[in-house]
Amino acid sequence: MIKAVIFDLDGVICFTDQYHYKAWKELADSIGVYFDEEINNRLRGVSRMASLEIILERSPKKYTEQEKEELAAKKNERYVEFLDEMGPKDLSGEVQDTLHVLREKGLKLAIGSSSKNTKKILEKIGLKEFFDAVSDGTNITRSKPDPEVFIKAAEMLGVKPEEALVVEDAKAGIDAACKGGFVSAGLGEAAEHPAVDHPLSSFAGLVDVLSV
Ligand code: B16
Ligand code: MG
Repeated sequence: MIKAVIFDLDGVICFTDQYHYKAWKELADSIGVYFDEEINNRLRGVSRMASLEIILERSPKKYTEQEKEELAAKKNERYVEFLDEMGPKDLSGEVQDTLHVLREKGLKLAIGSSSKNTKKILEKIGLKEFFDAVSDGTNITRSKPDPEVFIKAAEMLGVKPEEALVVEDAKAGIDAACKGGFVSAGLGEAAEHPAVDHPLSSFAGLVDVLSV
């Protein structure tokens, strides 16, 4: 029986994925490395440094660890500038209404995000105090496709993995949910993952998944 829902943040609760793309694109252009939306899809759910490594696959230049740290910091500075423009307007009515329906059903609700900017984003969209637990890039050592972020969220909620539904937009996130023994629901490209339990065509579709 499902007792809890663990939501990915970027691409599920809000659309910060467009800001990740813009910030990485600016960085890639500045160092003369080809980058497009298809490559960007491989960055969904993976950590900042792992994302940079994927971008640098196309770079003829080899960067030192310190240079990589500097590039990642530069991207994050730009990303945070985009986040600063966010507000409650960036939480859709559909997501807001669905979250409240699930809460009224008595489900525990948590965030499981690879992002170290999670708390800032939740504050911007007015959900800082909403979730029962927040597991994010600040409390894990391994990012998706490792299940650590979801396992920590389940521990915080006091539920077993098989009692929690993970909602993801990233293939790496569905891989993580499967490895951790969670039930999964996928939006966007994650809905096409061969192992996803519940492919969704909309966020509101979660209500039907959790009504059975
Ligand atoms: P940050 P999620 C992930 O968030 C993003 O999808 C991924 O593109 C990003 O690299 C990662 O967070 C780390 O984000 O640079 O803010 O720490 O999808 O797991 O909510
Ligand atoms: Mg995501």
